[in-house]
Parts: sequence; C-alpha cells; structure tokens
Amino acid sequence: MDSDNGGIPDNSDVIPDDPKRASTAYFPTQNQHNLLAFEDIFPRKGDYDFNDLVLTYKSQEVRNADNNPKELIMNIKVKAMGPCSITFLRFSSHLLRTRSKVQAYS
Ligand SMILES: [Ca+2]
Ligand SMILES: [Ca+2]
Repeated sequence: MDSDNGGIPDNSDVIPDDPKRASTAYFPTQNQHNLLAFEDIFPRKGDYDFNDLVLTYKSQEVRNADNNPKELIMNIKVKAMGPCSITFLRFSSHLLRTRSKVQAYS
C-alpha cells in the first residue's frame, strides 16, 4: 500500500501522507547532537580556551522518493557565550544553493 502515491510503500515511507517526502537522515543520530566550540579572535591564537561560543546542533535531512534532499532541518542550541566579539554565525549547506528559508528560530 502506498497511501500518498509517492512511489514508496507505507511500510518504508517515513512520511506516508506526503508524496514529496519519503525518508530522513540524521546527523549525527536522531537522539544525539554535535558540539562546536569557537575561539573569538581567530586566526590569532587568543587565550585558546574555546569558550567564546559553544553550541550543539543536529541536522535532519528530509529526502524524496528518489533519495534527493527536499529540506534540511537544523536544531542549534547555544550552550555558552563568553564576552566575545562574535556578532553573527553564518550557516552554509549544499542544500541552500537553491531556495531556502528560515522557518523557525528562537
Ligand atoms: Ca508513500
Ligand atoms: Ca511519503
């Protein structure tokens, strides 16, 4: 049975009510986050304590029936921020070469 007529049977379709979405891939895993720590005055050495910005993130890539990326959901949490000069964080992905938008943030 293929409820959404997307070409993937319901028992293999992670999103069985959406024909444009069929599977997901998490990085690193669905229940784990990566940790990034930044030094604020790179490339100078500074105090080298890497506590000027500490964040965790995980990504969920939603793919269509052809296993091509459909959307990327990033979960980013700032864990610590020191008295630093970091004023923005830029994010880049091969998925964002085409149309992209920030759907929610806080
Ligand atoms: Ca389906
Ligand atoms: Ca589907």
